[in-house]
Amino acid sequence: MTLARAHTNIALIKYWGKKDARLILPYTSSISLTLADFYTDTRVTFDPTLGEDRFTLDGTILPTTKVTPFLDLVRDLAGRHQFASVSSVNHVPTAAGLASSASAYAALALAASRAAGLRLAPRELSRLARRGSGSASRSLFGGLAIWHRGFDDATSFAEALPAPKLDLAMVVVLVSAKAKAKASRSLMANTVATSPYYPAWVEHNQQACERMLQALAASDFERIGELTEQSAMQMHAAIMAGDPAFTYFQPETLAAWQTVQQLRAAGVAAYATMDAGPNVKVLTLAAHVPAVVAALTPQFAGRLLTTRPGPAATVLED
Ligand code: 2P0
Repeated sequence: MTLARAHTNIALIKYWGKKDARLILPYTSSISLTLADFYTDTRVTFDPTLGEDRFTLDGTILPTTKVTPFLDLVRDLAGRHQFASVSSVNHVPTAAGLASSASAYAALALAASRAAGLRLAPRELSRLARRGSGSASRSLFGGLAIWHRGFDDATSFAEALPAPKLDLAMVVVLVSAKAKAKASRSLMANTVATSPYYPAWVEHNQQACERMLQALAASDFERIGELTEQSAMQMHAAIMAGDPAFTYFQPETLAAWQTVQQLRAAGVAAYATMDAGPNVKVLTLAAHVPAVVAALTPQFAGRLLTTRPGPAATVLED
């Protein structure tokens, strides 16, 4: 039995599109920030008395369709054949729209591999988590992480980046707590297959990774923020241009984005990003959090969450 915890992450340079859907190999590398306040705890017990895998999420019994194929990978690696009981608890504010496959599969990779008797190095764990969900490869690491796109299973993994000399913070704006209008996995595939902007996205986003590494090494927050906004907007531009046309933007998404622009015009270093849903995440410095929250409160009172860089995934009980 192993109980493990992994935190969610938000990509500053986005991942959007798979070159290989089975192995989850991405077209571009991506760079993310792991968050302190949102995480998943997962307990895995391999049990010789079970006749099938079992899965509960937040106390509810669910089908094992997303868990069993992943456990099969672990069983293959470990040479074990027992079924397992998996119990996960998401520590994400209810309906925050942040519940994430990233923390889920990172926690599952760590808990299941250890419970099966494996002691995987961080790179191997990241490769395993990647097979569950691409963004999970980054959630094994604290602070900033880069997922190298690589060219095969062995070379596509994430690793931690040195922390910039910046007191980073993130303010999450809950535009909508409703379930996603479209699941990211199928939309991602549709963007790759149909968006005329997808090849441009790949080229620019890969260059953006290099630029982001330079900006992080220089602790240049303005450049980090600009690159963060560009990667999000370029991803959403590629999504919008697909067939059928679609966008995650809602009116309040743009309103939040505009407030962030106004903050910058007023000298507050804050930059917006957005994933496969309408919520806006504002990257800022800890010193600016009160100003960011004050500017967003008139429209989003009670719908703002502030967080900081979070730690690497850990084993809580073994
Ligand atoms: C990211 N997203 O880099 C991007 C930005 C959403 C927008 O990774 O199909 O759940 O399981 O590999 O990781 C969300 O997609 O996708 C995501 P799969 P995942 O964070």
